Amino acid sequence: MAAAAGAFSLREVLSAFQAAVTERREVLLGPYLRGWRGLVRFLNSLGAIFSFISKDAVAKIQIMESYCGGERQEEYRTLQSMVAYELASGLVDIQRRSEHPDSGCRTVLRLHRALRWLQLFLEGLRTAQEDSKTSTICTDSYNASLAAYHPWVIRKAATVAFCALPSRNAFLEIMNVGTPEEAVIMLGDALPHISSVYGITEELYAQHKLLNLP
Ligand code: 1PW
Repeated sequence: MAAAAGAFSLREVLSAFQAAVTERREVLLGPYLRGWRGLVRFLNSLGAIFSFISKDAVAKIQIMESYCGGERQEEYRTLQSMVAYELASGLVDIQRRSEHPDSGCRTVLRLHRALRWLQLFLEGLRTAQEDSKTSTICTDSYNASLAAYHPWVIRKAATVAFCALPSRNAFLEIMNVGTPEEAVIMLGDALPHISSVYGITEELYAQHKLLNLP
């Protein structure tokens, strides 16, 4: 069943991530940020309690959108061109945040780590038993990924927010992809594309030793 016109569907988010990877395995920032914008809408639809989570994502998306629409937008067409440009121009703080606190490289790194969480969470949701607790799946995937980069107070607030998540079936319905069964099939088709974006980014950042940017 198609989502009603104008209604949010997680399918569009996932297809943006699909569109983000080119044949040459480059990651296009336009579709990548479009995917993130959709994710934020999705997070907001989960209730106000998730707004502290989406707020930081929005701030980071905005930083990246201003680069992508700015004077040097050609350099920010792909993740690969951004990394090459920022490194060659000395625009990345490597040791500690100082002159370039909001480089594209460090900003995308935060989104990239969060994408891993999303990937694990949706995979957990897809493969879980019907009666599994969404909050447990979400907490487990968070602890296995993004939590390592967060101070105690954020970890605590995040874990409290997760308790407000709806049941697995309700969650699959919020995705607006059809029945829970159809949503599970969509996830199975779409998750490899998120994995691919994640994997290419991870490789690129590892190659340039950017995985621990302050
Ligand atoms: C239901 C599953 C959805 C997954 C969506 C992922 C959204 C991720 C946003 C997490 C934000 C938590 C609060 C903010 C923490 C920031 O300090 C942190 N940002 C992130 C994205 O981890 C680090 O950014 P900073 O402080 O180094 O600029």
